[in-house]
Amino acid sequence: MTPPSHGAAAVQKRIEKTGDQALPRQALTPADNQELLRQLYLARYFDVRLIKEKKRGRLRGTLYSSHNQEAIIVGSLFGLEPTDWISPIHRDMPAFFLKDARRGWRNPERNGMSIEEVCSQVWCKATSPGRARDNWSHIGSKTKRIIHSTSMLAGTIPVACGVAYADRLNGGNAVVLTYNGEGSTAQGVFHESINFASVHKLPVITIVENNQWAYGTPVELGSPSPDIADRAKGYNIPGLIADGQDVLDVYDKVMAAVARARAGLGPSIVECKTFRAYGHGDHDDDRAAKYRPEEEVERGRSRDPIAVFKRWLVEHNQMSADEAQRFSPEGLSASEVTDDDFPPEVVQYLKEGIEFAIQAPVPPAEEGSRWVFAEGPR
Ligand SMILES: Cc1ncc(C[n+]2csc(CCOP(=O)(O)OP(=O)(O)O)c2C)c(N)n1
Ligand SMILES: [Mg+2]
Repeated sequence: MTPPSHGAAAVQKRIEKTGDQALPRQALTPADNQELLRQLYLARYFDVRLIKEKKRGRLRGTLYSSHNQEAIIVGSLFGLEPTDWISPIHRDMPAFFLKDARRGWRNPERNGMSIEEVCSQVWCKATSPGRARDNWSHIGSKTKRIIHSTSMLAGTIPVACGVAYADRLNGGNAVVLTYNGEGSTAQGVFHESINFASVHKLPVITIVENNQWAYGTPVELGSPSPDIADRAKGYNIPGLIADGQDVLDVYDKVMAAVARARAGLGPSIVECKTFRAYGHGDHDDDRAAKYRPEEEVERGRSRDPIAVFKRWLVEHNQMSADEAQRFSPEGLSASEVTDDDFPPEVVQYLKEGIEFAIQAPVPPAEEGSRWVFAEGPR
């Protein structure tokens, strides 16, 4: 028997392309597509701007880059209802402010975090949801329907099952989207919770961002099968593979899973093939450059999601070739791009979030034990 191949060419071959017929993307208007592109720019700008802020000495703490994986975040969130739940992890920081962003980035009614809240979190300020206990993704909001990640890999999927079950008992019709790296799929709880979700037909969608690396461990040392989506067969549920560099393919596959979940037919796994552009976190950048072959990294970064989507827009007459050239951060690292590579409204939105965070106070030291010990009368 030939062993399954984890190689890039084989992976590319397995990304199922269904053609343009009867796909969820057909319901998207040209204005929706422009918004998708704006959100891709915004996710990328968030990433590069934080790296620049840290280099300038205005920011401390580890950064976990979502560079090159933005299409997964944007494409999976775009079709959700405001009442749907998500659980982002370290690789998905832009998801906190992109949730429900289609209803207006500055709309106070939307069920997503504001850029001010997210920047406050990164700068560890009193105005952050976590009130300075963490500078990254350990945040949630019951009202905005964002599940606080458990931090243990795959450990949020059982929580998502509980949220989905409770919503059903309360007469709701929400779906719950959990984000996981391929590294988390080797955890026992990955199996237990998806098994439970399938038995009880829970509307839980497990997104697997297969970026080929879990810290310094390559995917072939974490999974015997190159396609994590294959596991779905064992749970009798769909296992879809999306091209994680193609925002519309992610949108189509996630919306197929959402439609099924909403109809009461239960969970799905959506594996998005992608590549981690840099180190696990910025503390790992130099090491990652040594443990990953240069050609692999070059190939993995060669299909920038912004470039892939722009090409589609031009081919489908929704953007002129000149317009496509106007803002071009694709393929460039944080030190290579400037603000001129991004639409001004994207730069302005983030600038406001960052300035707000920098001006905001730190919480008083006495607050340190808050949420640790029981408070008030028992
Ligand atoms: C059970 C568990 N083991 C180890 C860790 C430490 N850890 C955090 S992220 C990470 C790598 C995750 O890789 P992957 O799931 O592929 O996600 P990626 O970082 O590539 O997006 C590790 C080992 C953890 N959080 N939980
Ligand atoms: Mg990974």
